[in-house]
Amino acid sequence: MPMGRMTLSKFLIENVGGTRDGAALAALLVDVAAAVKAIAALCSKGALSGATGSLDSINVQGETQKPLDVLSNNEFVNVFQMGGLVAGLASEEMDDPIPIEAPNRRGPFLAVFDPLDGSSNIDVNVSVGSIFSILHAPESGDTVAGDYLQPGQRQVAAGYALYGPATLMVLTVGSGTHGFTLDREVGNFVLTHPDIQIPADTSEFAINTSNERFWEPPVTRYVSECKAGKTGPRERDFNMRWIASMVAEVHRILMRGGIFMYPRDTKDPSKPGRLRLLYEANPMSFLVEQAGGVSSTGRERLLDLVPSQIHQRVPVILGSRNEVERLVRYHAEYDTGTDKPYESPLFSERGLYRS
Ligand code: AFP
Repeated sequence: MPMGRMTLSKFLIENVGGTRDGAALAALLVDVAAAVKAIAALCSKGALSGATGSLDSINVQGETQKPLDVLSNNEFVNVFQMGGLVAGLASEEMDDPIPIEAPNRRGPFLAVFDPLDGSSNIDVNVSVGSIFSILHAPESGDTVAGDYLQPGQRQVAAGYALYGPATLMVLTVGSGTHGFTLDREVGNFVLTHPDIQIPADTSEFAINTSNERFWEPPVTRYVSECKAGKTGPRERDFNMRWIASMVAEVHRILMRGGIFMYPRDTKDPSKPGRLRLLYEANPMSFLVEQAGGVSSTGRERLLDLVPSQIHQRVPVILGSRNEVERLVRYHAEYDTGTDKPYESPLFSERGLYRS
């Protein structure tokens, strides 16, 4: 191994070994890495794994499950059930949390995860990921669903795996956000992106614009200004990305800045957003804040939200500080009736396209 390469295991021993339950947390994150390596191997086989396509089953989200969704979920469930480091686990793919029971040993944490995020991209070979969040378990070790409903600011650790051209793990234990790349030849995760910092400014926004007619006015105002570029109030051009895989979007933002928006919309009034709070928004918000970024619902800090149910959905706006804070300001101006919606000159009275 070349000199000076910091492996995930060594990094964890040096950074969490001395904290409360630190040794157990380090061991738990090594277990997560083992599940990630198994899932990475499955994803890299593509259609050869026989795990592409869709199943007949529907998960609690009302979404058609993919074989890789189920296989990835099984990988995480197995490492958590056998590892003796958690008292319970909750997953996007399972209706209810699972308590760890004898003969399996319990530990001081709760694991919450989306085993395979962006799975609609599997069959077209676009990057997918896994997302995890680690919380403290009750002292007694006996868990009920309510034990998982902790605000995101109480997370002990969080991270994601990105199954792309390279397999990466990006995680935080509350002291910065750090990226590790899987060296497939030796099977180690190597520290390649220490202390990631998100640029405060950006010219790149990510949103599914097919939902535009459902957005709230502050979001419409913000996106219209970005699209107006140099001709509009922002006086500079913007670029747009949408991968439909949150892990890939967040990773791009951690690497070069950006703003990701899956805002509240009126598409389905029963859903205040698409993304799930406990195992998508909270872990990603922890990572983003630890990298100097901002994560909001548009009206409040996302990590302050007190969850009311395991699979609760929330609006998510996260990324480069100055852009997220601008959009939060637009929400406040709208809510107080002081907003100034942007009108493209192309559609004004004397514009090119007269209404
Ligand atoms: P899937 O896991 O069902 O593909 O959903 C992925 C996701 O939760 C998140 O990763 C994406 O950012 C978002 O949904 C994409 O949503 P749209 O398909 O509505 O663009």
